[in-house]
Amino acid sequence: MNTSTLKTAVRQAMLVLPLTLLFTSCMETKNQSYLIGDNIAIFYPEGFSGEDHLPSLALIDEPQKVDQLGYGWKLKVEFSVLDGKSIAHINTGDASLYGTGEVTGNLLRNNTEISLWNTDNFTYKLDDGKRLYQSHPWVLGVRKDGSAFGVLADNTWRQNLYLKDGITFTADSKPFRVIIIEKENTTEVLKELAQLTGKMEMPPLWSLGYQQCRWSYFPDTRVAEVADTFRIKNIPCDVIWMDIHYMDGNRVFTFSEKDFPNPEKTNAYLHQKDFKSIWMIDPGVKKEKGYHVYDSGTKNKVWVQTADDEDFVGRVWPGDCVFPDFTNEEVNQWWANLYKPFMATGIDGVWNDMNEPAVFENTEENEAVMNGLTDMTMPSDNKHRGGELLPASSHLRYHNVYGYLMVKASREGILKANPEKRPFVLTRSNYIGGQRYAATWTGDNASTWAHLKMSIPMSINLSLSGQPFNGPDIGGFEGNATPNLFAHWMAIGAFFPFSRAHSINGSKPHEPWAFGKKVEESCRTSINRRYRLLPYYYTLFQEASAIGTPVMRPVFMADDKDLSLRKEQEAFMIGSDLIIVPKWSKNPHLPKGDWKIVSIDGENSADDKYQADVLLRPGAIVPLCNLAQSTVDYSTDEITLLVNLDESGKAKGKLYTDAGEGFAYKNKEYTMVHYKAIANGNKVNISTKFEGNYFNTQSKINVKLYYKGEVIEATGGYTDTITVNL
Ligand code: MIG
Repeated sequence: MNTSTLKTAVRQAMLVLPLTLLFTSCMETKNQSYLIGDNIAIFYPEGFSGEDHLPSLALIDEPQKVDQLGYGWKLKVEFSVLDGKSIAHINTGDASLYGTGEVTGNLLRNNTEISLWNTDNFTYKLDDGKRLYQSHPWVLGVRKDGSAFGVLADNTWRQNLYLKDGITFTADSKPFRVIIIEKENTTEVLKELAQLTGKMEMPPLWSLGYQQCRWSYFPDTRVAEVADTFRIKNIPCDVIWMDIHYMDGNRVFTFSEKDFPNPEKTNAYLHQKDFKSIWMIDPGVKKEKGYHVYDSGTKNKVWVQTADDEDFVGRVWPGDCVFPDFTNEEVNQWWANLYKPFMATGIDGVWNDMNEPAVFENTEENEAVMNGLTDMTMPSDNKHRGGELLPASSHLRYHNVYGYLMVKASREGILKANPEKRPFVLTRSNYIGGQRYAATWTGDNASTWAHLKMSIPMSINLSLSGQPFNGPDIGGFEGNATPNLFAHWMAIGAFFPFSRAHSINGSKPHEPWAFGKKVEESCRTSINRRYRLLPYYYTLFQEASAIGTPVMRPVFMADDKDLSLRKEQEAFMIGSDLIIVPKWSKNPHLPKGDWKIVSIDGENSADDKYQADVLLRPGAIVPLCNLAQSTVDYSTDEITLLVNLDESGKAKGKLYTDAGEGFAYKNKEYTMVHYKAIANGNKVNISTKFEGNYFNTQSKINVKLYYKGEVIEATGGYTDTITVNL
């Protein structure tokens, strides 16, 4: 250590002193473990120090000891230190392992290895796709008997996650603590994960609609043209996205004079046509005197520092850039305030990209770079100043949460700008717990069959890692989708929680109508299905935001004990009531029982080249609304119930409604409708029960009962008990 780094270290130590004192109560010297909740245990290694890891960014509250670990506790953590790395190992026997966040490869994670180091990984090629844009040091395990557990390493530092012979976290950090959840099934583990790490806030209804993106739609007249075409062609759509070309020379919080001279007008036009608009904001701020964001940021000393205490400069889209240090509250306030005039142009949502953070060149000679791989981010010895909440520390510690902290600040800014509205932020980079602040997409995939297929296990594993609101670029980002691939992708992409088509700069047009009449027709059907299912989706999103259950699920969740389902990664579930079987899936493993193939919008998937089969669970009632071209016209006035009775002749379902926007729902301004079907002799009675204060009419209910190869229909008023004659 030379004098200058020594000085820095001393200064850093002085900075964190108050925090150290604050955390001495959490400091441990030897291994310790105890219960922090109902079947939730925490394990502290010898040498654990709060200074290196606290406060936790994964957990919403600092865990409190409630009891000793009982003798029967199954999973233990073995801690060790080797070659300066801290290791935590858990022997998980022959359990099936899932989760681990955003990952390539198979759904089942056994025998895989990933690196948790957020990376701008174009088409997932770098490092064989073993590190992507996000970090979730989390594993979900399911035993043969269906009982389940979750393992969370409460550690933001760079680490490796190896799932062979159990679970091994190997971190470039001081010893870190591990939390283990033990429950009777997968759902209970995921609910507990959400309890610990937080839930997605209720998103605006419009963000559940289909969305159209491209790098980039420009100028503004092209944006209007794309929007118009959706309406002319009667293809439902809720959002048009503005990628970086809208900016003035890629400077964030500016608009190109030439291409977007009047963003208010562009947004007003979109609104008038019932669209919302989402605009991109990157973290890199052009280093240029006279540019207001750079000037005010410099004045407020907001930039991440190098080891030598200079503003770190890295090249991104605008050229040389500096980067806000989101570990500091004042920086976050400064950042949040930038959104006020920006949102005032009528912007509805924000897209935070490049926040790994990505830089266009390697900035240090680390292990990855020496092995011929790239590591295009800031140097790991860059300095973050911290503040009242977080201690000052290196980029090595804060790299994986850079995106997380950025979207937290973005969300705050958007909420401050529009306090009556539910913020919508999409992020590329994130960390476990970041579902509290932003939805996500899976970055730069490719227009290939392999990536279409991989998008399913990827989105499922993200969903099993606490992030319910996610999806891939439909059609694939890199390259040109063939008409066939695009139609197949839309046929399943329309069912993902986040449903947006996107394509790279310079690719051929990738709108649903750009691939000829047949594909256009098929995409319309796919998207229509999404829109008719919105009551079901909205209800699932409400459940996700209330209790943390995922929207998209693996098929094995239909029957945790059926081992034949554990690897199924072509078919997937939406909620607990629907299974989507892609057209190209030949022999999917499906749960036992009389699941029925249903028609959502009059289509017959058996006669269709692209449409997935949609299977309805025995015992389920799924509500559909009438078709609308956007959620502006969303109405639950007339509801169609798809009903499939179970073996005992019963079925139930529910429908959540609220204003679709705003926060009145938090003051009970919502309605939950419960539907119940009971067979009695050769009649089936369907009754409705309302709960909540949000007044919304349901003047008509249509019942479609799938029964012995037939669809039996009946109608009634919304308070009637409707009788179907078998
Ligand atoms: O270096 O803004 O993943 O969705 O279109 C590329 C341009 C930067 C990467 C994102 C992609 C977006 C693109 N961005």
